[in-house]
Amino acid sequence: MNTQNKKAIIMVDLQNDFCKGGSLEVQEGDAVIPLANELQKYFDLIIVTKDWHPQNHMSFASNHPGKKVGDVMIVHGISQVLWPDHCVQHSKGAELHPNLDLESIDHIVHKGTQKTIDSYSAFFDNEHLRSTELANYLQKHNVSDVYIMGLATDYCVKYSCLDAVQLGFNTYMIEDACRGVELQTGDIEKAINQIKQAGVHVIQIKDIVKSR
Ligand code: VGL
Ligand code: ZN
Repeated sequence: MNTQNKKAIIMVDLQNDFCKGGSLEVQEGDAVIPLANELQKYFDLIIVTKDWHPQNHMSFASNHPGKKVGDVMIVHGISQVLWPDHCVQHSKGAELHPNLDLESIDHIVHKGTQKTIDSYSAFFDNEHLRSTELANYLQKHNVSDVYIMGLATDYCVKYSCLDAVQLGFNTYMIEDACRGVELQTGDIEKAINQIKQAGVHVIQIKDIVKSR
C-alpha cells in the first residue's frame, strides 16, 4: 500500500504587511484570505509560512545607506531586491491576517530569519544553504502532493513552487488564490510561465472546490 498520498496546502505569507495598509502591500492581497479559509478543508495538512525578519535584515533598503526601496544589489553574487522594512519579528505587520482561520493549521514555517540572507521559498534560503525543515516535515507526514497559494506570486509563491517541484513533490500552484507584487509590469505572468516550465501544475480554485 502506498502511504505517500497525503495532500498539503502551503499558505504563503498571509501577513499584515503584505495586505491592505501593510508596508509591502500587495495589490488585492486581502482578497486571498477568505480563499485560504475556503480551501483548508480539502487538505490533510495545512502549513502556513511567515516571513520573519530581524530589524537588521539585509533585504531592507533602510539597512543599506544610500540605497532605496526597489534598488537591486548583488550580495554574495546573487541579486537582491531591496524592500521596505516588513515582517519584522514580533511586529503587528508580521502577524497573520486577522481574518485567517487558524484552528486547523498544523505547522508554521518561519523564513528569512537570518540577517545575512533572504528566503523567499518556504523550503530554503535564496542560496539554498539552509533548509527550513519543511521538506522533512512533509515527508514525515507522507505528503506527496503540495498545493501552494498566497503572497506574493512573483516572489515567495514562485520560489516555494520551484523548490517543491524540485524536491519531487507533485506541485500545484493555485493561481487565483495568489496575488503578486509586480514591481515590473509582466512579473506575475513571467513567474507563472517559469513555474509551469518547471513542471508545476497551475490550477484554479474551481479545480479543487467543485461547487464553484
Ligand atoms: C516577499 C518580498 C520580500 C513575499 C517576502 O512574501 O513574496 N516578497 N519578502
Ligand atoms: Zn521578506
